[in-house]
Amino acid sequence: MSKAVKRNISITGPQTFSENVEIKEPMAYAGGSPSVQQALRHTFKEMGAVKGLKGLLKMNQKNGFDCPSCAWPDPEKPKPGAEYCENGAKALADEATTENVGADFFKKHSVEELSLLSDYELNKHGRLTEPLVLNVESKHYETISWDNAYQLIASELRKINSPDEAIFYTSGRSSNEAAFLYGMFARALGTNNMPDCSNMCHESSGVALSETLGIGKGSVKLEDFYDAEVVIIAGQNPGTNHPRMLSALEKCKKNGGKIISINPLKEAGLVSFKNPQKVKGWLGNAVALADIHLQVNINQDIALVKLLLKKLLRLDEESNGGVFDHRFIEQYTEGYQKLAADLEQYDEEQLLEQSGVDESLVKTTTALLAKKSKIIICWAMGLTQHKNGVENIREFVNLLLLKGAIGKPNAGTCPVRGHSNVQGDRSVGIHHYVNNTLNEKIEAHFGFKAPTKQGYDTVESIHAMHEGNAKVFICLGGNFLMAASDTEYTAEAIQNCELTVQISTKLNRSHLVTGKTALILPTLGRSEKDQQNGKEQFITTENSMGKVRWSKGFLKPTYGNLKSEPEIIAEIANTYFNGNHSVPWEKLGSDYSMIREYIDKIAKGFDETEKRSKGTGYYLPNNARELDFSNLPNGKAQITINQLPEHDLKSDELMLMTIRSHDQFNTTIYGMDDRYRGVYNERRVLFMNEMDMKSKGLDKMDVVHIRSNYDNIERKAFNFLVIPYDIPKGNMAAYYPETNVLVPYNHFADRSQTPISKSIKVSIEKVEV
Ligand SMILES: Nc1nc2c(c(=O)[nH]1)N[C@H]1C(S)=C(S)[C@@H](COP(=O)(O)OP(=O)(O)OC[C@H]3O[C@@H](n4cnc5c(=O)[nH]c(N)nc54)[C@H](O)[C@@H]3O)O[C@H]1N2
Ligand SMILES: Nc1nc2c(c(=O)[nH]1)N[C@H]1C(S)=C(S)[C@@H](COP(=O)(O)OP(=O)(O)OC[C@H]3O[C@@H](n4cnc5c(=O)[nH]c(N)nc54)[C@H](O)[C@@H]3O)O[C@H]1N2
Ligand SMILES: [Mo]
Repeated sequence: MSKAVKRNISITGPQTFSENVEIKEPMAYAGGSPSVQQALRHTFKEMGAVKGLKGLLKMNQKNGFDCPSCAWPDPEKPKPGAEYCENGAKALADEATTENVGADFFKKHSVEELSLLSDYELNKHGRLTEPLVLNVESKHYETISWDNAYQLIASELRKINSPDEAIFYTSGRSSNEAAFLYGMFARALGTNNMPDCSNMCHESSGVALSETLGIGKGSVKLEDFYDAEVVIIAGQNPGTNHPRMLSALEKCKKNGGKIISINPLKEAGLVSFKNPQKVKGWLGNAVALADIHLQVNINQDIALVKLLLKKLLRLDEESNGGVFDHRFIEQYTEGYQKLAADLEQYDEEQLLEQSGVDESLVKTTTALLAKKSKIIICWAMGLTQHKNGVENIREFVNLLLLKGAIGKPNAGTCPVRGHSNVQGDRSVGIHHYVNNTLNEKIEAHFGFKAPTKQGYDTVESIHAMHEGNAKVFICLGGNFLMAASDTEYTAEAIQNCELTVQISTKLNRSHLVTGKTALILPTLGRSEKDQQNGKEQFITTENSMGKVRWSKGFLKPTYGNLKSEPEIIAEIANTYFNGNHSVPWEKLGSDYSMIREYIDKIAKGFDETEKRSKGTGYYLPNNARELDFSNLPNGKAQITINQLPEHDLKSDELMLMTIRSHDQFNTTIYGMDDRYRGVYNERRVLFMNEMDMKSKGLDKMDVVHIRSNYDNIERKAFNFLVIPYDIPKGNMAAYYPETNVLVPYNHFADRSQTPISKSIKVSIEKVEV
């Protein structure tokens, strides 16, 4: 037996700031010519001008590829050559960079040495180019052949005592085809241990929407935005994270719609917009977006919505039912009387104070909502990542149901998804819970019995690995270590595994903090051509509004020895089963149309005799859109009672939300600036209210450590520069993933188990420098 080496790995990388930090005024608009400049700068620098331009012209076009950044949908008629945004361009540049790392690089640099680099520096090293192994007795990755890599995985999977000692994580960039094969392999092995990034993301939305409307997805289509009367945007920063959404909002405004933003921050993209897709947008004035900005306290959205509901209820009574849609309530919902009775116990003054919102703005909002019924509510992580994340969303759904704003044009729910195919992955079977219908179809079409025991989600996976109950951890994309909460605890968990496998495009910290043995399997990105058996393949993705499209790469993969995700997964499965299994793994890995046929039959439930999906360009069924609530109690949409959040802050504690800068995609750091918030060359910054700074004796640019204490365990994040910012008193913001060391892994949303990344109770400690 070879001897395991003790590797001295830095879990977080450097926790220091640079000397070059520059703080300017936050911007008052998003987009405009700086966006165009940045888009071109990133693509040209990473890819070269010719390839870069070619890529941007193909992005989100009908015959092109789906942008690998966010999940915002494409219009029915994409603007020729201009259906991309600044951050889509950055995502393309990041994937298609000409920088790359191979075996020589890893021979020169040990994992210990690399772990001292920042996440930004690691990513900058470029694309992974060949399969690599970190042997148990080594501190350096070395080349391994694809076949030997598959054999290594198969042999470790054969050693485990039960299939439940294996865990299969999925990040949301994978195609439907890859995700489907991956989920089927986990089940064929015998486990439902399929944590995925949605556990940390929109799981609360899925749970809340399933409970209230009978479907875990949103109900609107892109076109619904254009003639909506009111669009509410709560806990979402579209200017940075879903920039193409601003074009839809611009259209809505032009048609007379009103926009209400609910956010502790006045994000530039919610204030106003210069459409970078139009020449007018480069040169002219910005279009104002939010008509009303409700600057709510962190995690006090329930207090705010309750206040609005209470005021609307009173207006409704005074006007003999002129505010709520009573016909709709009667026909399609249950729980109205209970809600009305429950609202009585709340005191308006108290709700107002708790929400932190200006009273006159609450009045304006109430007056607006009273008159309108074509209402869309959009949200993202600002609502989902709290202990009461599920309740937050249910409370907003109450508002829509009372206004009859579901299942009709220009109205409904819009959870704005994160990763470009996170919703598709779920639709094709990436979930840790058991779906009996799916299992029956697997047996009918694939000829094996899928496991019937619920698997681990993200939180449970971390715990299982930490306790030594899981031995093999396979990741289809993502950067689990940095994405998950409680970085140090999660690192210990991962390091307990016998084997960790990363199927990835770019170098990240999850390649350095590993199991005893580790594999890197480099894969094609979405922008690259995928040939199997001499035939060009395409893949499919599902956007945030439930529409499936196809995506075909255009770049010739220039780096070493890459394989496609479906091929890699099929080969792992085929090797594990020794080519002897009821599923034709090998054939599936080289013919994606065959995978799509099985997706239709098994995951989508399209019958043999029914019209087939043809794999692309169609909407999936959506019962909320059709006002069919037959899968809910008494066949009705559920109006729910939700409690106010209790924070119990100690006297020295403040509430911290962990958010994204403009120059990152989740754990991938594209650059060190956050242009819209006026921060340059630094990420270790803490946005604070000036009164809080004063009461803590802090000046601008003072250095602090941030501390959290849950269950008497102290967690610490070091060296942040304090920046005065327009944020309500008692609230603070800092960037993720640097602050994940503060989030206790065992504190999460009730029922969805989404970590509390947006409401962490912390104290700060001034550092004398
Ligand atoms: N360029 C880029 N695009 C991305 C991503 C990226 O990292 N970069 N990530 C993708 C992914 S996976 C996701 S999930 C989405 C994330 O998209 P967002 O959810 O927009 O991302 P966050 O930066 O987490 O921003 C959360 C917003 O919620 C607000 N907020 C925080 N707490 C509260 C609260 O208690 N109440 C209210 N009302 N607001 C609150 C914050 O001020 C912030 O504006 O974006 C996707 N798109
Ligand atoms: N504190 C805090 N924590 C959070 C959040 C927060 O707001 N605050 N947000 C949470 C959310 S919403 C999410 S979605 C998660 C994100 O969690 P993940 O999805 O796990 O993380 P990413 O940073 O998106 O993963 C980036 C890596 O994916 C790989 N990759 C990129 N493209 C491809 C591809 O096409 N194929 C393959 N195989 N690999 C690819 C690259 O190697 C890259 O380094 O983080 C969560 N964590
Ligand atoms: Mo996400």
